Amino acid sequence: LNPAMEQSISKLMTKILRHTPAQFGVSLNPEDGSCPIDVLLEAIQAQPKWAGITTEDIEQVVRNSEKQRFAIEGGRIRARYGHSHDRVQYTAGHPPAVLYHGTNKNALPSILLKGLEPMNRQYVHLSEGTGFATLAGSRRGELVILKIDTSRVKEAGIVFYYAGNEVWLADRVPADCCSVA
Ligand code: HQG
Repeated sequence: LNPAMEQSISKLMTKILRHTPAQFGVSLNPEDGSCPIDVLLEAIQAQPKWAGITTEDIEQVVRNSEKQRFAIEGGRIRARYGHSHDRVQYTAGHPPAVLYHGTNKNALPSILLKGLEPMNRQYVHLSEGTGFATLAGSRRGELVILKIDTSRVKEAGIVFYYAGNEVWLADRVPADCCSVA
């Protein structure tokens, strides 16, 4: 697989594992959102363009994902974060005092008014470092990095979940817990 093919398969995998599994005849475990690698492989092979893809190709995409979007365990694969349709269960945890969220300048007024909302996903995505937040926020215009005061979020009764690789999730983040970094 060349990098362009990897990216294209990665996008297809996020579609299946985060958003519309049923559309591809895949059913995900309701708890962790996983399915057997073979099931994902068959769903991808069913796309005329990718009939020749192998398990090794999928493993390569997983290994080379700079954000570690996927996790493979015991013959099963799942998206680590980013789900829209099904609400995957995560273990609640205690994040560092400060987390970051990357967004864009146009969204800022609404965020400072209403706080961070999951929008089309199940959770708001936050990170321990600014690297991941920069990647996320640069996708839609002029980057703005927000600093999140996590103790204050917890005081509002909101729970944090750890998705691994420095990514934290929350149902929402009130506006008074966000400040421009
Ligand atoms: C914004 C990608 C107005 C929020 C990324 C974001 C990440 C508001 C957008 C991961 C708002 C939602 C998740 C409010 C939040 N008013 N705008 N009240 N509350 N927003 O894609 O965090 O490459 O659902 O700031 O890199 O950008 O796909 O969330 O701009 O890691 O693996 O609404 O997905 O990773 O956008 O991205 P998203 P996100 P992948």
